[in-house]
Amino acid sequence: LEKGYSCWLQYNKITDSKLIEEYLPYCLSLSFTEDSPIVRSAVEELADGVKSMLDKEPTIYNYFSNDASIILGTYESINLSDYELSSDLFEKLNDESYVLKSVNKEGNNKILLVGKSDKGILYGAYHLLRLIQTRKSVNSLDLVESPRNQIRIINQWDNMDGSVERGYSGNSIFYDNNQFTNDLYRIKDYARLLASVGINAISINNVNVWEIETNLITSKFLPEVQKVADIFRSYGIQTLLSINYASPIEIGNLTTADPLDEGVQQWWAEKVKEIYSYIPDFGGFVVKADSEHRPGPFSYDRDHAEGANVLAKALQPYNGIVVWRCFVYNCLQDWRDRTTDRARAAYDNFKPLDGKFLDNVILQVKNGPMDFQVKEPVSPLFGAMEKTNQMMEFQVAQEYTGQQKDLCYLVPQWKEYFDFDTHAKGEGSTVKTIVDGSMYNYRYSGVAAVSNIGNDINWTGNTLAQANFYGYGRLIWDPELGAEEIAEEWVQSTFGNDPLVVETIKGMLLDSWNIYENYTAPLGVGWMINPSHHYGPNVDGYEYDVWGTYHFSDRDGVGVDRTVETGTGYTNQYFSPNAEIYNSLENCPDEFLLFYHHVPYTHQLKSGETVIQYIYNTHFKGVEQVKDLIDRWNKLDGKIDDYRFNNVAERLQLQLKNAVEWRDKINTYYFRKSGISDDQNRTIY
Ligand code: GCW
Repeated sequence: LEKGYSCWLQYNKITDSKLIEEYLPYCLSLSFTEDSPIVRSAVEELADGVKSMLDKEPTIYNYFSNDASIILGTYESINLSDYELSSDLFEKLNDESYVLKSVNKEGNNKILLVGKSDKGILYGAYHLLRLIQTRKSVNSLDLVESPRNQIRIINQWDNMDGSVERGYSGNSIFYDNNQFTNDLYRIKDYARLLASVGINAISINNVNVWEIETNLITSKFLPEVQKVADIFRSYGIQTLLSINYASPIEIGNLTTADPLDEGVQQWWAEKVKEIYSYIPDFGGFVVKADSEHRPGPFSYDRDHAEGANVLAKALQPYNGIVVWRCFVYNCLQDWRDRTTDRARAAYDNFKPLDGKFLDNVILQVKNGPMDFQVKEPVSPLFGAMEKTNQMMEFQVAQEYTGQQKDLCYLVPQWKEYFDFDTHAKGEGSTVKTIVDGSMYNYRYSGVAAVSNIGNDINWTGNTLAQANFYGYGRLIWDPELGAEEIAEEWVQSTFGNDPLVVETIKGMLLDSWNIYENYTAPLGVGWMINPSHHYGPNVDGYEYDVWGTYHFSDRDGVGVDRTVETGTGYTNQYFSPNAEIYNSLENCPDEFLLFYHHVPYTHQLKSGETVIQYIYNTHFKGVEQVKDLIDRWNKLDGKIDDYRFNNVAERLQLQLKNAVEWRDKINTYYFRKSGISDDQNRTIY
């Protein structure tokens, strides 16, 4: 069971004597020149990792010792010139940066781990351990590392009753029965996992803030929040809370939550002061307002900027931030109303407010305009708000991508979003240069994601879903890393270095997104899932509902017309030439065809295939591909511990069942609608 629990921090014993010979001399002893809780975390992790991998407990000096084989400290606490390093280098680096350097002098092997601050030291420690776990040479290390994104946050959607909204891995590790859990060890292990991939902030409760959770910012729970924040702080992670916009009414006994009301402003200022008295480095608030029935400034005829700024002003003196979510749309739409388009909503709501937010507000925008579908275009808000801090939101939890039963490695998808060229400032205006803050010089910027962990022993339900958690952290630290590179690191650290194991699992991960797409909703149209729980096919499940998620299939064709001339005009929210490309039936990439256009079933894709035949082909293929995943996994029987082998094997069986259901429901539905048969006469019901 342990093995699932440790995720990629396995630190398995090295048995190859050649490797031991290389690594051991560097790991005999460790000296740290500066002390802090974060440095202690780094030292503890290094000592544990070394002991476990090399069977040798390193000697630890809590002072500078030139005899030590690992020397670790901040750049100010180490005599850099002794190691041919200059402090100029560090002046240019940010607080979370570090240098890893091997020094081989007079037969003496050493590794120098120098952080700009103690956070850099911690990240460097995990880097060094990763190098050993993935069997990289440490003989000539000369690395300078800095995270590319400033805020690297994970959002828990945990409720205090212990449930997790869209959680597929058991219950919350934070709460149970409307209390905090006492398992601080598990929270510490979560902090280790997060820090090991560079996550530096966490919001610990669901963005839907219900009655009990509204009290998290009161003296009833703040002492508990403080305990959790203390743990995260020693791993370089700042704690944030999601708040209820109606708090002044719910817990403050005021009659209004109007952001322009002086009493409300005063109330928030005092509330924030109280929070900081418990948690001096509190990160700030995450806010879902006027979204899916949550309260917000609209009730008082105020806009989102006015709504956010009252909180921002209260947080300003303490360097706290407001993370304001842009997931705002009409969730009570009449399906007959063809003028409203949910895809347009975020842009329509927020674009006019550019420049009106205080500079400690950051807008959190979902990667796509709808809601984490297997395939949807990038949100047109990226690039559109020059004067407003922005951060992208991913969903590591696989709400719409198989719910951690089906395998779906999402790093390739996230990379596509990062690499997308918005053309906001001409060619090369990629999303990653917007969210890292460099394009518009945002004061705050970064990436957020919905967590996929729970209290299942292996954290993520499906053990292979750990790869998404790992990959999220690694990719936002360095968006230039490849999806394959990340997958390989993860497999090696998690399952060891047997080439068959590494190649097999890596291949399965890399193929999985496309496989999932093959058997589910085609060509970017999305949804077609069972309402509410969102697993499994139900083509018309949302078609006549209020949520704005339609595919408009009829006897002639399928897809949503979002063009300027005959549709909703959504395509116009993009910069040129993307706007024209998406708007044109001819030039629109097939992968998004049905997102932008309503086409006849006989419409020809670029490959020459018709849409209807494409639907049949991909759905038959998807199921075969899942069978193939099962065969590939079975080859690893005996090479992986039983717990993890069986866990994945069971999930793959569930995936096969799901894929078959999708294939048959989609194919049958479209055969019945179109009356066009499969050109290979395969079974359609
Ligand atoms: O994806 C949808 C989910 C909701 C979620 C909402 C959001 C937290 O179905 O469960 O609520 O998005 O992002 O706010």
